[in-house]
Amino acid sequence: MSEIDVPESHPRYQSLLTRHRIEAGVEKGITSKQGLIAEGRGEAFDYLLGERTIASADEAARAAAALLLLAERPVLSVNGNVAALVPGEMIDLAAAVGADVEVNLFNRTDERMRAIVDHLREHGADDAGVPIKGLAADGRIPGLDHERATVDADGIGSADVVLVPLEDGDRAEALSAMGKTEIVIDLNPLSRSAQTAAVPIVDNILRAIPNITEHARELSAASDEELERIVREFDPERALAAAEDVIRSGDLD
Ligand code: PTJ
Repeated sequence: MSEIDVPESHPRYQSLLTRHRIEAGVEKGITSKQGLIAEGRGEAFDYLLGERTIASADEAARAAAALLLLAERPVLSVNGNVAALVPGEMIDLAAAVGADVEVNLFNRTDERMRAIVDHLREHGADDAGVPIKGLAADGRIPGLDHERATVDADGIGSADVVLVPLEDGDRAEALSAMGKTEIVIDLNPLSRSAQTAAVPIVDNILRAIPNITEHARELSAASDEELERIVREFDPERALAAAEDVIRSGDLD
């Protein structure tokens, strides 16, 4: 038995664990109620993808690791769902690639911002030496209205590469229009966020983040030329088409 009262051998274990973490996130004031809906959408796509990391998503995770290692100012964005599902794993990834973390919310409230910053600290951000940005809220994403436009000028505002998991399409497009190189994690290969990304990872964030970290550790001694080659050889359209094929055919690639 683990975090939930279900054995890990249960065929729906991962999905039950995900639901449990999102529910706990809502109770703790970290996740928004809309986060429950987002979770349901993700779960449906994960089911269609066989609830595993398909080969094209693994390639995308490797390209993401290479991009983050090459970046001058990489930033990992954390929202209410990400904080509930993979808080410690985000810290591990940030430490592995030398990135900052920015708490950046679609439905921004001061209470939730602070609760998420505290939650990330409880999961080892300070011990790992990972800076948590977001409370400053002194930057804007051009072209978006009110709270959705808010960023930390010293975080996402000045980043060259941003990892934006479970992002809404408008913001993903606006960040890309600002010249940011975007890595998106989204189980829906048809979502605008996935379509906008330089590197779309069509996988459950529960699997994707530890996978990027593993690739980053493995590539930590690679030369810039090798990392650039991995990024160059990655084709986002091919990766999205491969995910769609898996969904349509039911065959795992
Ligand atoms: O915490 P906030 O205020 O920033 O709000 C966050 C949510 C997620 C509620 C907000 O960004 C939102 O409404 O997102 P959407 O537009 O529902 O998009 C969420 C996307 O993430 C959908 O395409 C889902 O398929 C996908 N998704 C959901 N759960 C997962 C996922 N992708 C990967 N892993 C998941 N576990």
